[in-house]
Amino acid sequence: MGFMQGKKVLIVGLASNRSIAWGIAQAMHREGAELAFTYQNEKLKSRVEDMAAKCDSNITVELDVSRDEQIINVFSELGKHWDGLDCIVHSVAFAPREALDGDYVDATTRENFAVAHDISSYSFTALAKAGRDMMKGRNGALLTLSYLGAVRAIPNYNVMGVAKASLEANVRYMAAALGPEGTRVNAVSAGPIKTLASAGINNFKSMLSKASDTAPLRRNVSIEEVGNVAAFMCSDLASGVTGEITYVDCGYNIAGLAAG
Ligand code: NAD
Ligand code: 0WE
Repeated sequence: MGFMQGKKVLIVGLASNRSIAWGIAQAMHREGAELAFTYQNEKLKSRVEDMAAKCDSNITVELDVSRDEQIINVFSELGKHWDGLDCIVHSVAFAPREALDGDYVDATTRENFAVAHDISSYSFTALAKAGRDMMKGRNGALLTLSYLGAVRAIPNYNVMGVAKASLEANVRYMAAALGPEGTRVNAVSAGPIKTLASAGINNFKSMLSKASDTAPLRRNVSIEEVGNVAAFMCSDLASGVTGEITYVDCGYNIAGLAAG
């Protein structure tokens, strides 16, 4: 029997078969979870439906996390299929493209700062708020994805790093608020991976090779490896863990200097 047998899970942030959310969905499906998916817009609908089918799921709902009415709608749709919900996976981040290039102070505006924090951090709280009643008293778990730029100043990551710092604090405040009703809240901080969200980033390839040169395991992490840890964190095997940021980065964050 899989370690997520019988768990009902909502996955937000699937866009392609390179998405971290896809690594998570596959691991959870393998371990016996029942899955539902959201897609950001009409353009992604059929792709997400096809990937859902591969996980034996026919529950897909449109969700742009900047829209409160769509957030409410997701849980009323889920309520038509399920009588409760055990997990929400939040694998969403966005900052306007021009914010992720060059000098942080020059590139950051009131507007792109607000958008980055709304989509990449507040949306996690918003999902917890709307899903709260369905998750209450079931040993539920919320999981989000962070990046080292939350705690180190990483070139070009800029306002996304500030938004990830907010997201990590959000994990702690949400864990404190939801713990008394049995819901755990955690993050996985993944090493760099080539996905749609990293595809357009300047010099992403050279970042990947620098990361693998420095990481103790001398390679980059895969979506499958992130997926396995995410599934564990959402399962009852991690029942004593909440408010935690777990690094899945081949050890990069603990290294002091690239090996010679
Ligand atoms: P991805 O492009 O596959 O996923 C990002 C998702 O965010 C997409 O599904 C997109 O539809 C969704 N999204 C963006 N704006 C949205 C909105 N307004 N409403 C709803 N959905 C929206 O890329 P990914 O790399 O799998 O990113 C997933 C998460 O992993 C992000 O939080 C990212 O910061 C984090 N992460 C990525 C890396 C990496 O190197 N790829 C490393 C660490 C953490
Ligand atoms: O969180 C991310 C990327 C998130 C992201 C990506 C984009 C690209 C397209 C957010 N917003 C946008 N907006 C767009 O218009 N990562 C952890 C991947 C990533 O992005 C970087 C990185 C890494 C790693 C940007 C600069 C430096 C490193």
